[in-house]
Amino acid sequence: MDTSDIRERALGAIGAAADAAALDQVRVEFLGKKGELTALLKSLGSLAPDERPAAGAAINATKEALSGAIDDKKRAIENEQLADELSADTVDITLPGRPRGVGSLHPVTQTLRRIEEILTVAGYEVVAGPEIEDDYHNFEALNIPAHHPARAMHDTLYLDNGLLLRTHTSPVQVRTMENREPPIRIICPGRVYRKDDVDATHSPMFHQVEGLVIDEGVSFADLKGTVVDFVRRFFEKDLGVRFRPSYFPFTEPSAEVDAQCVHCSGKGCRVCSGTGWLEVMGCGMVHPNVLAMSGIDPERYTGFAWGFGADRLATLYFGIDDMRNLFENELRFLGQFA
Ligand code: 2NL
Repeated sequence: MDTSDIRERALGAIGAAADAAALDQVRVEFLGKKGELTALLKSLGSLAPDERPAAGAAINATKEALSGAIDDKKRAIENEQLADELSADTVDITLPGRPRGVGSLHPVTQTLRRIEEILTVAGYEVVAGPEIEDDYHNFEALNIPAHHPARAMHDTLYLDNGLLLRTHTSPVQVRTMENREPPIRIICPGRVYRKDDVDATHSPMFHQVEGLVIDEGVSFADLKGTVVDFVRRFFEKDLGVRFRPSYFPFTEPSAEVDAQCVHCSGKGCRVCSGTGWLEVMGCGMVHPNVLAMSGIDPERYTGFAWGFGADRLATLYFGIDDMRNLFENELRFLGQFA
């Protein structure tokens, strides 16, 4: 019996099998129950008894050889598949990475921190208070009675329960005067709210910083020195500063403070509308009525106070021409001030 023909064809088919399924097909064809080699084994009985052992041995040797070849081929196919998968999943570690933004402080936050740094070094303490206030602390205690025309200056946002969103941080200072004895040297930074329409210089929410100093013998000269020193430190320039008489119900006398334009140093430009000056804050000597209402003796103590918009100072410092840029949270804009 000649098994060499079967062996040749089977080895050829095993070599040609491209994948596991094709290989299994070949195995069934030759070694399966109805396979060629199995059929040959079954036909052994038709041989003469003395030929059977040699023929049986030849068939079994072929079977062994083909099984071995199939196992080898199976491993080869698996290895090839693994190699394909590995090369498909390869990460090119020489490619540059994708950069991640690290984020930065908002320009108003940076400005508030600089303001607090300058003034705490000068001896002020930072005090915070509620954004929802009552009429007394936002208006009455500041010498602004009901129907006083100054209430029209503050377009107030009222809540249903009769409370309101503070229109300035002055109520924080009122509460401090109520609860402490002079000397008082505080700054009150925080959000304030007004029923304003949004434009390049207005926002219904903005950040105010107010300062208050109360002690024996405090004068307008102390106020002037404090304000001039602050303006120059804040703008990091030796700018001229001037005081114009003004009016606030809570201070007497009152003044508006102008600084020479940070942009043109006083020559006149687009930022200062050609005047060379920028309005930076309001201030004055605390009205005796305001001291008395909060339990401080105006015969013994005097004080000064000032207030400004931190957002406005931020726009001037950074050269931002439209305050809306500060509140729209466009990261490509804000990232310029990292
Ligand atoms: C402005 C002007 C100012 C004050 C705020 C104040 C507070 C107390 C008593 C007296 Cl408790 N005065 N604050 C004084 C003068 C001006 O702010 O233009 N702010 C944006």
